[in-house]
Amino acid sequence: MVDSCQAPQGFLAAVHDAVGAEHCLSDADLKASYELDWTRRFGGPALVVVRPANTSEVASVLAACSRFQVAVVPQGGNTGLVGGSVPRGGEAVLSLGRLNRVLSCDPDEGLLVAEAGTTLATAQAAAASVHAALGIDIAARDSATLGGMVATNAGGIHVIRHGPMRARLGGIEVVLADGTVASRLSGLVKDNVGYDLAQIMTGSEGTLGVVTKVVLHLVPLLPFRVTALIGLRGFAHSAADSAAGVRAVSQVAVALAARLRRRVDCIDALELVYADGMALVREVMGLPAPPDPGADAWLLVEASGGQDPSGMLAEAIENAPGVTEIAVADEAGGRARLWAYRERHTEAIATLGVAHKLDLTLPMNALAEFAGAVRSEVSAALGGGTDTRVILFGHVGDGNLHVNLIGPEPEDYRADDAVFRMVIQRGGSISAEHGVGIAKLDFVTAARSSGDLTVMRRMKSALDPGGILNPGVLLPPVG
Ligand code: 2HG
Ligand code: ZN
Repeated sequence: MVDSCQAPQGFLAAVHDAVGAEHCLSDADLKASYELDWTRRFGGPALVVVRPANTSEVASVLAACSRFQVAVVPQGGNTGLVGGSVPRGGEAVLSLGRLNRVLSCDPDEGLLVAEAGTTLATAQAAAASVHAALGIDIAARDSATLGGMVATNAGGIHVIRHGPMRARLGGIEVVLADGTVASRLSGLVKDNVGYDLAQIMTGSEGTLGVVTKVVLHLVPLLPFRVTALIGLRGFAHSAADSAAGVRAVSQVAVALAARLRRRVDCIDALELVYADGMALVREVMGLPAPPDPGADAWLLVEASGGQDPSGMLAEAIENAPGVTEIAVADEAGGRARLWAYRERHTEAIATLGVAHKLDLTLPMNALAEFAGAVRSEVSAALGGGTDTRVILFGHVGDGNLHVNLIGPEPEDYRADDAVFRMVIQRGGSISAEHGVGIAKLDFVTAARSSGDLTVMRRMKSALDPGGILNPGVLLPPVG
């Protein structure tokens, strides 16, 4: 396997032939934005960045990579947070950015078909133009691409209603390591002829094939949508930054989320932010005071329906324990203003430095205790007395917390490992929606059974016998 920045003789000529010399970037300045991921924690020099325009060019590039044994890293919008879509050093980057067309969007069939490099926002706009929606949404919608979202099985804010990317998929086209094109694009809801290509590729993080087209199921664009931001307090005079305070308010949030899901049948999103994250977002983004500015945490709930869900929502929130003040919005501008407190966390945290982004699921009955305990575990892992900041937020409706650590050096994994151990001890998952990449490799063996891992490894060697597709990502080295 070629792993330095020295291309084997003939390789660059082959990829030039495949995509045209102007779409093979070798100049350091031109390659730079493809070599570092969004977190700035992961990245390395690329041998070359290749930008094919269509499926057959992707196939020619992969055939060349196979022939010359050049490792290849597929890349969509480069919004990944775990180092899975940037080179480690010496790989060719295969950018899907030019495969960016919505090919069809048919509300009668209930399907959208698009090329893999189409951004989520572009696909959402196409769906909206026929009064439909995709049932999936993430904060990085303007840059994240559909192919990358399949490769990571992206989740986001609507998972509690419509499931993650794998639940939205109706079909796929994928190019295998040797350049074979495999496609199953019919979008049939019932089609039980054998293995499901789309599901095999979902969550494979570019290790089994390169996604080139995606079929997504549409859902109705419902006419009424209401968002509420709810101030929460754990108990009288609790400080949100004490372990007991965080635990108490997390318990309140988990209970309220469950209550809302029981009583309101059209909830799209249930998101949680805490006082420290709220203060940071307000300061960095210059946002006005939220309801109950002194709250310990806020639950953001969104519901949509064929009829106005406001009344049902208000009734469900009324007299719920721990609720202080509420702001409600039912038109786009007002809803966006409420969402900003939650969605701008990632950008605000990035201003503090290179964050360690740990994306976890906890069983609901363990979430509050975990949230209370995580800071002291991090501090202990780092030898105590550090000035590491630990900011929590996330999709509380499905138990997904984003733990952001700011302070440890990028290559210092002591705190990450301690948090992953806490998650595994509590029966959670070390990757809720961002994938494994290279960030979580050491914990894959603890997170999957040995039989599971055997299946994964055998699939990998069957579909990519030369090991050229995203080597080093997702599957830990054997032994
Ligand atoms: C979100 O939910 C994303 O906004 C990013 O998954 C999470 O920045 C993060 O840690
Ligand atoms: Zn998220």
